[in-house]
Amino acid sequence: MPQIRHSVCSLDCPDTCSVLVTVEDGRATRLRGNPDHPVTRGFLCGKVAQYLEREYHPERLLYPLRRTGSKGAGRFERISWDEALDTIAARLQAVAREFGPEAILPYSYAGNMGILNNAGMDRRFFHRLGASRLDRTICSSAGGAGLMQALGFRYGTEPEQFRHARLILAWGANILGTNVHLWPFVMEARRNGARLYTIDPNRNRTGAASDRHYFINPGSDMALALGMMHVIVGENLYDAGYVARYTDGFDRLGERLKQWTPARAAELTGIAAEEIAALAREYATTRPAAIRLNYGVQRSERGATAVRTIALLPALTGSWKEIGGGLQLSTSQAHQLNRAGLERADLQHAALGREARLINMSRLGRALTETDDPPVKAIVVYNSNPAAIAPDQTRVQRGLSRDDLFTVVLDQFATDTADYADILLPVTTFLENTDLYTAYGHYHLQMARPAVPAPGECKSNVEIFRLLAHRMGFTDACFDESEDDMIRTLLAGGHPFLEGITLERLEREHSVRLNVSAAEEPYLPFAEGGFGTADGKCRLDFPELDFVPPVESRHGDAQLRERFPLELISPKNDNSMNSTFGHRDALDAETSTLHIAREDAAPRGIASGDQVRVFNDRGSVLLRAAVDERVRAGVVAAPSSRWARRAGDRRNINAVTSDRLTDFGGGATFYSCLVQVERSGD
Ligand SMILES: Nc1nc2c(c(=O)[nH]1)N[C@H]1C(S)=C(S)[C@@H](COP(=O)(O)OP(=O)(O)OC[C@H]3O[C@@H](n4cnc5c(=O)[nH]c(N)nc54)[C@H](O)[C@@H]3O)O[C@H]1N2
Ligand SMILES: Nc1nc2c(c(=O)[nH]1)N[C@H]1C(S)=C(S)[C@@H](COP(=O)(O)OP(=O)(O)OC[C@H]3O[C@@H](n4cnc5c(=O)[nH]c(N)nc54)[C@H](O)[C@@H]3O)O[C@H]1N2
Ligand code: SF4
Ligand SMILES: [Mo]
Repeated sequence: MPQIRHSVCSLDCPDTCSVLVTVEDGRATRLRGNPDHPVTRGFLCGKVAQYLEREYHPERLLYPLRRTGSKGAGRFERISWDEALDTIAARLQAVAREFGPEAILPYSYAGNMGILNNAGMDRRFFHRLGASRLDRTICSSAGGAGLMQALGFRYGTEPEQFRHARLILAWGANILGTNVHLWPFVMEARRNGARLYTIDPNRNRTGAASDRHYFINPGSDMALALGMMHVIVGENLYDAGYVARYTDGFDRLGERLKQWTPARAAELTGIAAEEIAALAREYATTRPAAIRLNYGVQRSERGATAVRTIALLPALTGSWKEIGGGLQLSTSQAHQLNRAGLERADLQHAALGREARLINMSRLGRALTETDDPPVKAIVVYNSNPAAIAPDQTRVQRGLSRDDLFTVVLDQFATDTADYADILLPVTTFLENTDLYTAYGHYHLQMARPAVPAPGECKSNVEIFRLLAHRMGFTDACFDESEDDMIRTLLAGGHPFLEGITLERLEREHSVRLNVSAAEEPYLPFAEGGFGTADGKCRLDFPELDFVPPVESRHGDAQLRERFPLELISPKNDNSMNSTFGHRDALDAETSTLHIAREDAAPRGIASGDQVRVFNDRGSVLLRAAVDERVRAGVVAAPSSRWARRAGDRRNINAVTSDRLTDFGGGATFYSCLVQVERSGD
């Protein structure tokens, strides 16, 4: 008899779906979205609907492996778990003895968003070891920092409330591609007469399905926000009551805005002045109006300030008061778990007597080739594939090729990074784990138990770091804890949003809405101010409130632009999850494409289907041209990210991206990247 088990999708996606797994004779035979979950609403995205292809794929890693070929060649032999763990423990101990424990670097991101497998036993292990800490900046740290400065919290409008909006701005947000469970709410709003506008340099599926698409020059969003504010304030379209009660700095903001005429914003953004003025009027006068801001905006040099500025708009118009108003970039911080108790940063003091040094993950290439005192001599990679996804790939590859670097990789597949591993360990998938799940696109906390057994000798991250801790002789009680112990710790923080949420209740109900508001009541986080600032007010004016174009942009470094005249963005591919599904042939083709406008293709003799070389001073990569209407002249777009190991040149788009960091927040600047493109061979 088939059984239905509950699981939760662990991929790095705002939707964190509740998944129903049909299991027959211990094998999963079908996945579907839970119809009873208020955000999942009975469907999964295309990539995860087919996840069983990945779960039972013949290339799934099933046993520990040791490298036999040269670094990068990807040749391995099978070894036992005992041998793997002994080797790792011995090598890490030797590095710590000779160079100090900070010569060891953990490298992980969100390949698995389950809290325990994302930041649980691993954190305890590396803290106890005294290893370098990793600054996890590759995705959202700039936007997170910008949002914190504007709102004081990393949360906002509830997705379920978008159905009440009359105007929705998808601002650097490919809803259909990367946040598809918001779409039904957008459609419901539209059935009731709402309009959807997209603001994006790339007219993707969401842009094509919207009522109006604004092509914006990459990295110029702050100028658009300032131009809109100029009109909103200048034409008295702001909410004077809300501004007076819940904000601060309005007069100084007004002064600054004087110079931000729509004409000036038009010059920088490429959106006509009349359109900026009309958009501002429509945004300020349509009630309610909701902004779905996503992370595309903050992957550029001024990304953090851009997010900070955009996030002021709903305070100016008082839109936070309205059901279906406000703004959502993230909801993550509302999941107020006791992470300190889980991660145990205090263990560092036992090891080092201080906090360990911090290494920015967005500059991995430099960390491996330039960092000294001590140099990085061992790296342990899990939940991430940096050889494919980190910027400045040439430098990353050079670093990972170092013979004196001991590299351990934990993954489900032999990825680009796995090719450089000395020891490669097979890990479980979310279908095989116990874990607790927050979300960055909704307010429901979920728990999952294994739906199917782990194949071969796969182990979870939690189990692997538990075993390693024992091998290293760490006797602290926290290394003996079970998954349930750790979940109980996480829930014990005492925050009112978590009141009454216990492991037993999660076990029973699978998904529980946080106590952000009374049950069935919409959550309006800033309806009455309550911003996370010292005085609870939203700060409308700040010193950095002035737009400086990114160095790598059309208004940036003129000399650089002369040699590399095209602005490259490499947004998410609709059917991918970063590099996670890189083994799929169709995705490999989609992520080796360069979208280019006719005006840029013609003078270069490029037609659709041609192989092109995309290059700058950092490197080059071969892609296939698609001459189409996705981007305007001056911009090229390459959906990311393929496995470099499948490419003839063994590179992907990150061969050209920059490891320059954002204005603040230490974020990666994947979308501030000047390149040249030429036809290449066939
Ligand atoms: N299908 C799919 N879903 C995913 C992922 C995936 O790889 N594929 N990845 C997951 C991850 S890791 C994340 S962080 C989220 C991210 O989700 P998003 O932030 O939505 O994804 P991005 O593609 O980075 O950026 C969104 C949009 O911003 C646009 N953009 C680029 N530069 C600019 C700019 O300067 N200004 C403006 N206004 N727009 C700009 C891009 O063209 C893109 O359409 O999605 C998650 N979901
Ligand atoms: N050019 C360009 N580069 C980008 C981006 C872009 O838009 N353009 N986006 C950036 C962003 S936003 C992000 S978030 C990063 C994402 O970069 P990564 O965090 O590296 O994400 P993935 O490429 O999805 O790789 C995740 C890996 O984790 C593995 N994994 C899954 N579950 C587990 C598990 O339980 N244990 C272990 N050990 N491994 C597991 C998967 O098999 C996969 O190989 O990429 C960044 N890179
Ligand atoms: S990737 Fe996102 S949309 Fe797809 S199943 Fe997972 S959580 Fe849902
Ligand atoms: Mo991300």
